[in-house]
Amino acid sequence: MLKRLTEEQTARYREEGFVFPIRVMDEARAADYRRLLEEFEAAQGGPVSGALRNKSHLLFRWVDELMRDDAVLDAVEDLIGENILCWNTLFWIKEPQSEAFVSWHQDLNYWGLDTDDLITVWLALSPATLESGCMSVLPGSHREEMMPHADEYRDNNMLTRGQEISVEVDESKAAAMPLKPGEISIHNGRLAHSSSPNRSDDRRIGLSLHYMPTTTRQIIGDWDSAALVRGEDGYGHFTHTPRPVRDFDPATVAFHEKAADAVRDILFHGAEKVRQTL
Ligand SMILES: O=C(O)CCC(=O)C(=O)O
Repeated sequence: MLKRLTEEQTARYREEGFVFPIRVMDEARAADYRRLLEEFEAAQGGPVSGALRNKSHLLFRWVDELMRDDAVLDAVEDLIGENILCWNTLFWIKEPQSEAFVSWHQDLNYWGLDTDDLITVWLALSPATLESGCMSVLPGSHREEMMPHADEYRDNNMLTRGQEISVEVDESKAAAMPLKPGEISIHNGRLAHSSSPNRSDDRRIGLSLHYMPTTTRQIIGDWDSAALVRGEDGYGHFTHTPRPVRDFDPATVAFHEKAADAVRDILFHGAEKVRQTL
């Protein structure tokens, strides 16, 4: 029995590789999370960037809480079953009127995860509109062969190595996924997607959460971690991440350093150069 999604939504996900919008909290709660993020940014004197963007559930207690939110996990369970790991939690912040963009790519090309059931939940903490550079996807592309990618390292590309699908993407077939604060989109890790610069006067703030079944293995890195967020892990392929008892809990900050380094090594595996991400 489905917990959160409708039969129509699960069928759409299987056929097209994405489903949206799904409201998982009201706008007021999303605004509270945005405030927590921006209080931290004000205190540190700049936006969350670099290693702090990755595995952020080890740094911010509220991200750990969000990652385990029942409204989110019920939707994920409807698609990949009840034993669920979260591999990564990653901020995607585009400043007002900024050039930051995301080129067309397929996540599973780079993550070393041997599953076709990788799910990205993208939660909007501010309006993600056509103007502010919401994500677009290529419906059905998750069911085709993975496309070739090339590392282009273009300025303002938010992806680690500026990876881009190196064959023509027919953008006339693309579907935009605008979201209001507190809504999520879900897309499959094989689905081609991208996003444009932010031409609005507000920040475009998203948090992506990458969920996978406990059967998944890491095939690029020797060591990797993930949070067990629901059910049981009968496989033990990933070291389970600890939970922070407060923001920047020293125990989880130490773990974060190792875990974020491991992700970085995986993402840059085989790359010609390693660069600081936006
Ligand atoms: O936030 C964006 O514009 C892109 C996000 C993305 O590529 C992802 O969540 O997989």
